[in-house]
Amino acid sequence: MNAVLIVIELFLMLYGQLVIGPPGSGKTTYCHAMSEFLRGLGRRVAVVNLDPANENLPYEPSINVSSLITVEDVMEKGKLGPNGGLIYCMEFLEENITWLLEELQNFKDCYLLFDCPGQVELYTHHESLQKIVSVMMKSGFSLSAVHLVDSHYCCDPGKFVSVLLLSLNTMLQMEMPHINVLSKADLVEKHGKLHFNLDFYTEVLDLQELVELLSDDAILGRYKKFNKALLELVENYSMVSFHLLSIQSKECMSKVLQVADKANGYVFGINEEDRNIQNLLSCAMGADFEDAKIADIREKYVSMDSKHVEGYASQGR
Ligand SMILES: Nc1nc2c(ncn2[C@@H]2O[C@H](COP(=O)(O)OP(=O)(O)O)[C@@H](O)[C@H]2O)c(=O)[nH]1
Ligand SMILES: [Mg+2]
Repeated sequence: MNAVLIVIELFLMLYGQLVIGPPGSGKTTYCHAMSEFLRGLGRRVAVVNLDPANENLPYEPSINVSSLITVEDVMEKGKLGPNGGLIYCMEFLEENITWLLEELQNFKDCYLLFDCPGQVELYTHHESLQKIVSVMMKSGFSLSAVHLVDSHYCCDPGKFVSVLLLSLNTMLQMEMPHINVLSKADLVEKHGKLHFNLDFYTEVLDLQELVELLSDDAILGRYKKFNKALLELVENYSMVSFHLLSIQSKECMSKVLQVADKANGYVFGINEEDRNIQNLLSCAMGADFEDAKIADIREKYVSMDSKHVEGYASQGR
C-alpha cells in the first residue's frame, strides 16, 4: 500500500506527541509516565518506540521500530559505530515510512506518544526525522514536539546558553508545533545552586544578565562579545521558553499535557468524548498565570537563599 492510499484511509485526525531531546533527558521515562497519566484520565494511548537502540523499555510499546530494524544488525552488517548505525536506522525508517503508517492504522482511536532516539543531530541538522514527521503531518497526524532538556544545565550559565541554542535550532529544524521542557526539575539544584530565580530560566526574557555571569568565568570570559551575540540571537527570535517537569508531580504532568494538547490541537478537535467547553476555553486562553507554571517546583525543590536569587528578585522579578 502506498502513502497516498494511507492518506485517504486516515480520514480522522490523530493527535499525539513526538518526544525528543538529548540522550538521558528523560524521554523514555516521560513516555511511560505520560501514558499512565493519560490512561488515568480515560484516554486510549499508544506508545511508539522510534529509538532502535532502546533496550529494557519500561512500557509495552504498541509499535516498536526494532521490529523493522535494529542498531545491532546495522552495526554488524554495515560495519558502523553506534552513532552511524542509529542514523542509518532513521534513514531506513524514512525510506520505509509506509511500514510505520500501516502499523499506525491499528491505533486510530489512540493518543500517540513517540519515543525518539537521543542523537541531537536528528533534531538540529539531519533531515530524516523531520521528513518522517512531515509525511505523518500530511497523512492526518497532528503532533506536537515535546523537547526535553535536563534541568541541571540551568546551574551552569555556559551550559544554559548551549541549551538555548539547541532548543532554538531544534524548533527551526523540526518545523512543527513545539514545546520545550526542562526535565527532572526535582533535581534542579542537585549539581549546584541556581544563579537566578526559576522564572529566569523558564521565561527566557532577559538574557543579558547571563552575559555578565559568563564574563566572570575564567574561560568563557574571553568570549564576552561572542556570547552576547549568541544570546541576542536567541532573544531576537523570541521563540524559546520552557515548562518545568518532574514526572513524580501530577501538577507538572498535567501542565505539560495541557500545553502539548494546545500545541497539537487536541483540545480544539471534535472527535473526543471527554472534551468540554471549559477545558477548551481555559486552554485556548492560556488561563494559568505564569507564576503557576513554576510555583509547585519552587516550593518543593529549590532553595531560595542564594545571593543571586535575592538580587534578581530585588530587581522586581
Ligand atoms: N529524578 C528524576 N529522574 C528522572 C526524571 N525523568 C527521568 N529521570 C531519570 O533519568 C534517567 C534517564 O531517563 P531516560 O528516560 O532513559 O532518558 P532518555 O535517554 O531521554 O530516554 C533515568 O534514570 C530516569 O529514571 C524525573 O522527572 N525526575
Ligand atoms: Mg530513551
